[in-house]
Amino acid sequence: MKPIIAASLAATLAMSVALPAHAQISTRTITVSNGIAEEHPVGDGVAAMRACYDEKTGGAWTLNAFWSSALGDDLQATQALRSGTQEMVITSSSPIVGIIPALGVFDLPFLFANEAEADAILDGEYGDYISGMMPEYGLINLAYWENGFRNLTNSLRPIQSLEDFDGMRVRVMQNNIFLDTFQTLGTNALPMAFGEVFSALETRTIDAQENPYVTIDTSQFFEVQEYVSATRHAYTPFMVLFSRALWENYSAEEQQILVDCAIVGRDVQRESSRALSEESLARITEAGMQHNEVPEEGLAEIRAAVQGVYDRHKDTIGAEVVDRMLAALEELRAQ
Ligand code: KDG
Repeated sequence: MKPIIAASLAATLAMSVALPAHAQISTRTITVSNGIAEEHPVGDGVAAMRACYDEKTGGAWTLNAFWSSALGDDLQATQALRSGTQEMVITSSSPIVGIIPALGVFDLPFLFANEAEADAILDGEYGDYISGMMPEYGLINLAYWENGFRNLTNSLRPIQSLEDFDGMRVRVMQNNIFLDTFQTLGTNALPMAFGEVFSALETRTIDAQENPYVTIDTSQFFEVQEYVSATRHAYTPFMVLFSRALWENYSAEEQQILVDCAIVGRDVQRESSRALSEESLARITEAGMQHNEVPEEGLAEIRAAVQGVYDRHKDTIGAEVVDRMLAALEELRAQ
């Protein structure tokens, strides 16, 4: 089933290249939602995607963006795409693993070593392999953007070693792999939608959360957290998902514009995310957060502690999905 869908998607896109100039571009209004504030680098990506639409459709398309979970959290927005009531969502892969178990591969702890590896995997054959699964869930993945490497913030103590996690009430995304990872580290892990995190930290319902520096900054977590430790324990991609039901009402040329402009947005968003990361770290420390690198010995202990998460979730994610990821990383690292 999957190869046929992937092939039909590829054929559709290929056809668009050959279409005559008079191919159909209709007047359209596209709604896109995200869980973070517009000040996050995702805002730069959306602005670039909007400018790309203007250029390629001569202003026939309007892109309306909704921020900070205004149209519901990632899971709710993704379900709206599947039911054909919303065009687009930019969501982390993690909160929708309950719908698409294979996406759990990206939540395996310490999977990617750096952004270059993440880009090579996501924009290469492996990323296409995962995107090829989306149509069967009623979704089209237009591109992978960057949420980024995740670091732990908390109100109790710096994380220097495994024992520093003990008993900490850590919010995690609604995802069994993150839940297992942080339970294995000795925390009291609490799954929670992103939109609820700030108030839970503010009321001390939870002690900690984990996100990239740009999210800690643009979501003002520095106002309610004291410590930020550079754990880099996972790299989360964003997926620019489109409703398959609505996609099928677009001409092949319009579908190509959606893909091309999502890629234009991707390059701008990633560049902005990486440029802002150091600025965000400076801003959150200036705001009073204490930042620490995790000592090598402590990090080695933490990585060893969570290695078992891979085997425990391999069947749920899909053995082929995990094996192909590890093979792709091995090949990349051998280059
Ligand atoms: O829509 C944005 C969310 O997908 C993103 O912020 C998820 O990193 C995330 C979190 O911690 O929930």
